[in-house]
Amino acid sequence: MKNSTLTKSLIVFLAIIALSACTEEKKKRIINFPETDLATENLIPKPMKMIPTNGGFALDQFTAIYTTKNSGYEDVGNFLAEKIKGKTDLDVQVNVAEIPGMETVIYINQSDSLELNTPEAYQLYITQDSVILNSNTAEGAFRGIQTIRQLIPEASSDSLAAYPIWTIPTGKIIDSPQFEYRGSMLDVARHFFSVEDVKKYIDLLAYYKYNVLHLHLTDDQGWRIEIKSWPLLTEVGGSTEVGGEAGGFYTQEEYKDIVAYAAERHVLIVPEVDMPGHTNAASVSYPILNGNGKKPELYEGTQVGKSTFDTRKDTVYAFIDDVVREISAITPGPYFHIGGDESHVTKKNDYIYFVERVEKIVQKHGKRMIGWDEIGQADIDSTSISHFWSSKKNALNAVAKGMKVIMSPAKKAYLDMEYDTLSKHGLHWAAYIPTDTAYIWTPETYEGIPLENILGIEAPLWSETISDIGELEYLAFPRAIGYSELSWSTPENRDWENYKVRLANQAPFLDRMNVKYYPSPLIDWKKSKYSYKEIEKD
Ligand code: TNX
Repeated sequence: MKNSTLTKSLIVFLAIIALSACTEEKKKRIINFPETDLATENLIPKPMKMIPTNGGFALDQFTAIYTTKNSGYEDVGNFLAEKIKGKTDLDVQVNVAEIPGMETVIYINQSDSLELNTPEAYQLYITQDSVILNSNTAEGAFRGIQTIRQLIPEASSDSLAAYPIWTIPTGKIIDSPQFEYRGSMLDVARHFFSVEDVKKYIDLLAYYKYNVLHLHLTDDQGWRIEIKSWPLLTEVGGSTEVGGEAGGFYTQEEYKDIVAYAAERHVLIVPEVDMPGHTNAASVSYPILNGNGKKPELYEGTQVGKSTFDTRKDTVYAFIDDVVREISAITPGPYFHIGGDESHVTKKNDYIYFVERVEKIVQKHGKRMIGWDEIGQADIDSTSISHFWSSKKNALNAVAKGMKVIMSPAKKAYLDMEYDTLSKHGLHWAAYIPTDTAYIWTPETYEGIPLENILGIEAPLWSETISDIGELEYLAFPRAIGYSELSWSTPENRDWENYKVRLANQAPFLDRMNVKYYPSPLIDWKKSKYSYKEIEKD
């Protein structure tokens, strides 16, 4: 008995000696690190305030994460540990009992006393021994850990050492977003994208602190969400896509899976059912809905403005009630997008009558209506939201009603616009949008929409010209990275020359994530495996 107790004590003693030797060794290496500068790190979006202290925090196998003990914060801690593992292969423990020698700690704390009282605000205090992340909410903590992820270098400081260290620069970051709505839209109707593709897009958006993914679920070419009370929508309307391929749709279980995956990343899903135009797929499935006087047939082309619901038929509203009810029941977010764009074959009076009636249905199911800017012509509530894409007049009409506006001007924010005449994918009816044009504009003052009415910014990705994840990535990246900064940071904090360098340094992350971004020649990409010259050679 005695002997075994003695042996145990000896083992513990030796372990402590060994660990403290490691930490001594580590301290020596930290002291030898070159000076760091938090202010020149390649963070996107750029934080509001950074105060560098020019030291180094050592992330290594002796680092642990401790969080406030509630499930939201613990989830954030586990998410960070998983991402650290992916980048460095370190196994960082979360909320374990203290172990001697484990002396660098990342604390993720719920705190009510932040200088900034917005739900997504966070503060980071990084010293040699600890990283302290404070936020009011788990959502704020989640935004904060994206900053930590971006601060971890791609390679360890000393790859030859027995205990490699990833040095994080010390200092203080005070951060909070300018806009509460920072989104992208994915058109899964013109071409269908799998659950897996959507999840990858969500992962990339979350890394850049986006908080909304708007899914354009229905259009002339396809209906992509199961509606149990109207099963032909997906059976017939989901059966094709642009170009005549097989199409597809999400079952309600799959949609819930996307919603849950997004929620784990504090990203909200905004579902869109586009109507009364863009409804050919619905009308082919149930011709009773159709209002354009023609026999509907499956459509695989890319023209717009030919379809409409019959806005004067009660069955149409009974149908919409079912659709909004079923989708709202599996959408925890507050918004329901009714489309409402380009209803060129709906008479103006009918259009207005339709939007006003559908607004009531959306509200009945507990959601706030969003619609493309044309809805500003109708007499709708100040709680509804105008999605500005084309008409300044319509957007200002909405502002006059006290409505909020989401900024997606096609000339500046459309991810499906070609970069230039050499673009492999995309359209150019609104503009060519090279990487600098996408970044150098001021949503805060664009077209005279008052700043206090702007809910946020969204970058829509229409999919007429793209049919797989690689093509999606080509149009979305790098421009979507710029829109994250436009929606998070204030104008004083944005500068193309400075941004361009930070963007160049996203290449290792994008490559590691296997993102086939467009290697814009305007950017001096860091060690990018898709260099522009190589692409030109193909
Ligand atoms: C206009 S933007 C549309 C979409 C197209 C897009 C292509 C909007 C509200 N309607 O139906 O896909 O242009 O860029």
